[in-house]
This record gives sequence, C-alpha cells and structure tokens, in this order.
Amino acid sequence: MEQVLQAKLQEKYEKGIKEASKEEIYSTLLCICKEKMQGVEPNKGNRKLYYISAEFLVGKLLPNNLINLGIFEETREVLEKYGHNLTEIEEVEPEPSLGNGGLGRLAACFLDSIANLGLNGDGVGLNYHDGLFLQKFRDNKQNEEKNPWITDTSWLTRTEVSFEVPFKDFTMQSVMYDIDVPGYHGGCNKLHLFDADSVDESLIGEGITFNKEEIKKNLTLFLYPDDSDEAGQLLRIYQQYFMVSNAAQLILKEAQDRGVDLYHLHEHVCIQINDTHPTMVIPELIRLLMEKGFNIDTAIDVVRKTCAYTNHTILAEALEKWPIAYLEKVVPHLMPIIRELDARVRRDFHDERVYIIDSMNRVHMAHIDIHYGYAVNGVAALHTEILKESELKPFYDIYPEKFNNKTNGITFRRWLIHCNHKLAEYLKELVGEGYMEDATELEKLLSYQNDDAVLAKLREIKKEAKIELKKYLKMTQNIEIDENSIFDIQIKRLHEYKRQQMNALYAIYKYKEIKKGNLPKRKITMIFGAKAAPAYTIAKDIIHLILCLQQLIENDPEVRPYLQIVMVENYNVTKAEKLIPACDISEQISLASKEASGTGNMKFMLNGALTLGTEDGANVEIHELVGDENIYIFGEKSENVIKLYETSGYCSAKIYEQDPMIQELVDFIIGKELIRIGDPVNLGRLFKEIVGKDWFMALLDLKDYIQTKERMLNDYEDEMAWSKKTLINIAKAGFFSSDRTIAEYNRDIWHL
Ligand code: 26Q
Repeated sequence: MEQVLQAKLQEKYEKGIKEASKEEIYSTLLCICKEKMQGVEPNKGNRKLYYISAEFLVGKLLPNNLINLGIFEETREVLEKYGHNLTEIEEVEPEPSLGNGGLGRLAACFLDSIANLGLNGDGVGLNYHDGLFLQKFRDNKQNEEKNPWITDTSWLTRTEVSFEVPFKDFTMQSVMYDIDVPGYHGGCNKLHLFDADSVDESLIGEGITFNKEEIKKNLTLFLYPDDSDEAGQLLRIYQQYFMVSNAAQLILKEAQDRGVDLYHLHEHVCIQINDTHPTMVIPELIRLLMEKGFNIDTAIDVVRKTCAYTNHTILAEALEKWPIAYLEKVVPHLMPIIRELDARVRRDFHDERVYIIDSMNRVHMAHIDIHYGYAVNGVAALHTEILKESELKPFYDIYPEKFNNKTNGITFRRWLIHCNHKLAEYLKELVGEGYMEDATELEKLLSYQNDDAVLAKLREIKKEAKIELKKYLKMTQNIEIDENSIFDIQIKRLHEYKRQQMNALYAIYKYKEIKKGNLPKRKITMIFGAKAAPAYTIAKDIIHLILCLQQLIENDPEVRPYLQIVMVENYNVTKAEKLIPACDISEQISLASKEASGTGNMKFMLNGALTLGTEDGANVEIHELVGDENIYIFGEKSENVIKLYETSGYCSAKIYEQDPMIQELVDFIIGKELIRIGDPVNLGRLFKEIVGKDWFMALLDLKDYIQTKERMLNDYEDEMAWSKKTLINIAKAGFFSSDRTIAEYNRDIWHL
C-alpha cells in the first residue's frame, strides 16, 4: 500500500504522503480502490438478480471499500506512519444521500451481503444529485437545504449505457452511472444509478425549492421531493417510471447480450421490487416484451415468474395508490396494460378488495405486485403475520404459497467491524475470527457471561466510544456531553408512529422530577436524531418540542447536572456510526404493529446497548433471542392495538382527562416555560394533536414507558448485571446479520 499510495500521489499531485493534504489523500485512495475493484472478477451465475429500489442509503464508501478489499489496516498503518489519521481522511468524503431511512439502508446492507456471498446481483436505482435534504436547525426548527454530494472525485463511474425513456409528451435520454460493490470475500457487483444529462442544478432556488413542472431539468435533482401536492406526486411518478423503464431495458439488453432466449427470461433473471416504488417495472416489462413480439399471455407469464415483491409497511398512507388521471398524464402507454391486468383479476376473483383499480379510479401498486409476481415477503416475523392475517389477508387467502417472511438484517462489516473496531477486535480475541464468516458464532461469547474481566473490558470499550462521541459532538455542534452519564438514544426518521413525542414526554417527566428534588442517581443524556419530511407538519412540531426542551434544560442550572437533551443535526449514516457504539439505552418505542421491522434495533444490540421497546417488528425476535431478563419490553400488544383501530376504541382525551399525571406532562407542552422559548403555533398545534387525536396512541403506553425506563435506569447502577445483559445481547445478535437474510432470500426466492 505504501508504494502504491506514494506513486499515485506523486503522479496526481507531485507530493509525498507526508506533504499531501487530507483531500489529496482521500481522492488518491478513491482512485486506488476504483482501480483495484476494476481488477476484481464480477460475480457470475446463471440467474442474475436485479434489486430495484428508489433508495440506496450506502453511507460513505471509502472505509467500506477499504475493508471489503482487505486493505483497511494496511492503509491505516501507512497513513499513521506519515502523521495522518484515516478517520480524518474519511471526514473529507461527502455522504451520498440516496435514501430516507430504513428501506434505503436495508438495500445498501443487502448489496454488501449479496457481494459478500458471491451472488450475481446488481442494484438499480436513481442518481439523485442532491439526494435527501440537509437538515439545519434555526430558531429551534428544522430548515431544509440542498445536499449536493457528487464531487469531482466520486465513486460514480459514467458508463456508455443509455436508453430512451418515453413519457406522454416527450422522451428522455438516460445515462447510467455505476458504483462498484466489492464483496468482503472477493467478487464484485454493481449499483447502477440512472440519471439524465438534461437535469439542471441551477433550477434549484431558495432552500430546496425548484420548478416542479420542468421534468427534463428536475427529474433526478432530489429524492422524493414534497409529494403533498399534485405536481410533487406527478414528479414522483416520472421518477419511478424513469427508474423502471431504464431497469427493464437494461435487464433485457443484458439478457440478450448473454444469449438468453427471452421466452426463458425467468430462468436467467430475477427482479426484487423493493416496496411498491418500482412496481411499474411489471407493466413496462410486459410492454417491452410485447414490442418484441410476445403475445400478452406469454408476456404476463414470463414477467410473473421473474418478479418478487417486498412489503415494508402497513401504514395506509405509505401504500401507493396512484390516480389513473396521473398515470394517464405521465405514462399513458402503460394504462392499457394496467387495465388488462385489472380485467384479468376481475375475471378470476369477485372481491373488490383485490382489484388493481378501485372504485375511485386509483391504481393500487401493491396489488399489481402480488397478482403479477411470484413471491411476497414481509420484513420481520410479526410484520409478515400481520400481512397474512389482516392487511393483505384477501391476497393470502388466494395465494398462500407466495407469502413468506424474511426478517431484516444488517451488514456486520459496517455496523461492527467499521463503526466499532475495538469491540470487533476484542470479540475476535474471545470467540475467534469465525464469527466474521458465520455471525452465529458470536454465541460462543455466552461462556464469558460471568467473567468479570470480560465484562469490565466491555464497559471500557463502551466508555471509549462515549468519549469518541463526545469529541465528535463538540467538533460538529459545539455541544459538551458527559461520558459518565447514561446514553439514551433514539435515532430514526421522525414519524408519529415511532413516537419521539412519547420520549419527549418522558423528558418532561424527568425535568419535573428533578425540579421536585427527586434526583436521578446518574446523569441521563437523551440523544435524538431525526429528519422530518418537509411537508409533515406534526413531525416538525415534534422536532420543535425537542429542541425547545434541549434549550430549556441547557439553561437551567438546577436540572442541567442531571439531565441533558441533545438533538443531533442532520442525522445520517455517518452520524449513526458514531452514535450507535456509544449507546446504553436503545429506544425502539413504536406503536405495536406499526414498525414493520426496524434495523436500528439490530445495530444497537450488536454494539452492546439494551433495548427499551414495544413488542413490534423485529423487537419481538430480539426479545425471543435474549429472553425477558435482557430486554425492557413495555406497552400494548399488537393484536390489541389492531383491535383498538378496528373498534375505534382509543380516545386520548379520556386518558388525558382521567390521569392527572399525564395531564400535567402534556400541559407542559403549552406551559409558560416552553412558550417563553418556543413558537406557540407549533407547540399549540402539537398539544391539540396529542389531546384531540393521538392517532399512534402515545398516551396509551406513556405510563408503562416511564415506569420501564425508570426500572432500566435503576438496573444500570448494577454494573456487572448490566454488562452481562449487554454481553448476552451481543452474543445473540448473529441472527441479524444480513448475510443470513440474503442467504434466505436466495434459498427461498431468488435461486441464483
Ligand atoms: C410513498 C409514497 C409517496 C412518497 C413517499 C413514499 C415512501 C417513501 C419512503 C414510502 C415509504 C418509504 C420508506 C419506508 C421505509 O423506510 N420503511 C422501513 O423499512 C425498513 C426496512 O425494511 C423497516 O425496518 C422499517 O420498519 C420500515 O419502516
């Protein structure tokens, strides 16, 4: 590495390693990685997977690629020898912001595991120039700014591949960019990101505003811009069709290049549809095959045997239903096919719940996937059960054989080896290197659960991670935190169902207790990180509440020694990598039945945090693995929550009126302390929402939540017992390796 780096730096900048700047070293390392990846054999196989997704939240690529190419350690040592620090070099890389949250990050973990397992599978998506917005706090509120992440030296490689994508009134020429995805065990796949040269960044005005009608210029500017109005929704349909038309053309081209007889396409190609966002690939492929001479029956048959669908949500508002009128405006050439697909459903089934086109002339995208794909999966055991038993029951009754569960996973390369190198090395000392291949070998750790020296070492590693986070927060936000406090962390997209507002009500509870003189044994540092969708008013109000509480407590000398709230600005993958290793309490407090899986819960567990959570998503499986003793579960069970919705049996106002303690906490939102700091409009609106509606039942679980968290804080004081619990969590985390998840997808769905 030393010689290669030296030679390259000389060639590019006429500098030695010692003299080179961080930026120069970064871009040189990038070139070295790119060249190395070009030399890696692409993974091969008879059947090739295309994982189509509107989001790939890959995170920074330098450390990831150095690890997977097996040159991370070497590089670090060489840099150190010349007075540089690899962590500081990593800072130079802008994080690609190609995803919102869980779904996009899952796609990135999957690409890593697909390559790691040597499977032949590429990702296909869009190259958003400014991705998801950059979050800035001003006056205790979220502001959105553009987030240009593509710089001169970038991991993207422009290819010669280009297609014509037909819209109603015009066609657009695409260009395909590739990002290499090297496997930890050699082999290499690609992430194909489609873009268009006509896209014009100068269209962007103040913040993230732009002309939504100028499709040729705006198509790939942003990830899911505001879809609260018609123009925003139309743009989303343009983006989706652009993505899938390119994907379909690429798939057919690659198949034909391989000499595949398209009548046997399904034997050579498999398409995974990541949520409904790429659903139009089904009618588009049918259309393209018919252009090549297929009759419609055969085209449908081949496509059905090629496509599989993953569902990531049961929230009604996230299940896509596009008005026919919108599709007619953007892709009228797909409508005859969609109508035919619907007609066939109506011929075979007499249940309007499974129709593709409903009585309000809306096209249900998930229904296309289920009827015209060969597999449907949920992302955690509970989620799949809910799909089968309630949300998608009429479909399960028709096609029981299509439904299967694939519990999510995370890549241990990024979420342990990279983000918590010290822990990874120590685990290697304890259980051997085998766990890197087979993560379930972490269970060997259980034999150390009563070993005081091991438990002490785990605490030491946690403390070091807390000190690292302290330095990072000081550097990035000029915030001082106390490494001797307990770190209680909730980081995820802001959504009412995830119930950050319930956590904020806990903070109010604790504030009041401290004011009364009931002091906690140890300082609590509550950390939040969350972006709210720009048009999601209540989510932004919750951010406002948290930021106001942060300020209130910061300026109160009575409370500050015992409680601190920190809202991390612009929460993203890079920040997650710093926060997760430092965490003691992992907040997974969604309303039971609403969080399909969660994947942050897995990352925290692997890094030795204990879960404070509801019986929701993959929390249920974590609970089963670690047992009652090693997790803190509270709240209403999902079947009861589902019943409450069915019977309209929940009334937050009743709880508010009948419970003085809850009333006191909720009233604080519009009390004099906060109104002095915050905006009465935002706080008043949030107060009204919680008392008058509380659709995700925060007040229902609030008491149990507070009590359980108090018990947890108490337990933390028994160092040995707590450390033993963290060890058991790490030991049981192997199941959540995305290598396991991908092996299951391959065994049951892809058959690559
Ligand atoms: C839909 C219509 C219009 C505009 C936007 C959308 C939209 C965008 C993003 C709908 C959904 C998403 C993202 C969903 C998501 O991230 N789901 C999460 O997926 C994770 C991986 O499976 C799960 O762990 C989480 O539980 C789930 O919330």
